Amino acid sequence: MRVTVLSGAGMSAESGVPTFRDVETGLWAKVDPYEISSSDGWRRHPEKVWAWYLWRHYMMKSVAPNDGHRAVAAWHDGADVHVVTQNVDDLHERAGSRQVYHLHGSLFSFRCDRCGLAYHGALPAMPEPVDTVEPPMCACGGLIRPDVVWFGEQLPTAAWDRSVEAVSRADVAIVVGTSSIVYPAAGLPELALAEGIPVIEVNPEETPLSDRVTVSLRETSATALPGLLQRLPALLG
Ligand code: BV8
Ligand code: ZN
Repeated sequence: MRVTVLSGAGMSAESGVPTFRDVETGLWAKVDPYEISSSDGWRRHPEKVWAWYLWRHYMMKSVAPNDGHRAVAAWHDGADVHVVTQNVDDLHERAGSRQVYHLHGSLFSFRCDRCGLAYHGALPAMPEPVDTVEPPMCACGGLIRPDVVWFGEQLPTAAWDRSVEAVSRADVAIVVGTSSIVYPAAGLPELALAEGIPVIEVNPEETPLSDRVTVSLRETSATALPGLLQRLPALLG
């Protein structure tokens, strides 16, 4: 059986990683989302954007995968599992998932914003979040940026193509921990539904997708995912 997981920030919430839109703890609560996660925000305040991503990069060293990540990784034992994630963390991989496609890039790779050269240089330590850090400069005079996809930027073609294929050929799609408002990622569950593929949503809150999916479970990822495959026959009838 082919299972395609479509995960968002809620997947990492129970690892202690703040989500984007949960206002009291969300990453956006402290910053203007457009300013900090868009290419013109980068052009205007690279030192603010760089500090935010550096902090998120370092924060990943102090968190670990949760039962939800581990459940998805364990599904490899009986199913052909593909993970399409909007997350830029590496928790799916650290839990053991293999076929993981990052639609919005990664906190763990960096490049020059002018010549595109990959940057492998040292990163300044950041024990506590600070408001501004000057990004390193490339030999060509460009600034080093995180390899993430900002608003208004194209998604990586390979990740997108693999994700569309993983959704189109799935027997079931499991959408977990996403507010389903950021496109084109949010279009993937719609693609599955249009092709008659059952879609299960796992989210403690309602989302714009909730009344369109086959089943919407008001549960958290770490509680719902461990037993979910066994529940599929009953859930899908
Ligand atoms: C593109 C960077 C086209 C990485 C992010 C106007 C101007 C410009 C663009 C647009 C525009 N209008 C529309 C667009 C398109 C835009 C878009 O969709 N905007 C939205 C806001 C309407 N999309 C884009 O710009 C994309 N690019 O379209 O390019 C193009 C075409 C041609 C030429 C050039 C370009 C790029 C989109 C990517 C943006 N990058 N981040 C980073 O910093 O991480 S977006 C940001 O939101 C993150 O990447 C995140 O992945 C994404 C989605 O958020 P979620 O993962 O859903 O997280 P959220 O907090 O929202 O929700 C968490 C959910 O979990 C909640 O539902 C909560 O209930 C639940 N939850 C909480 N706890 C748990 C839980 N669930 C389970 N268990 C729990 N324990
Ligand atoms: Zn350069």
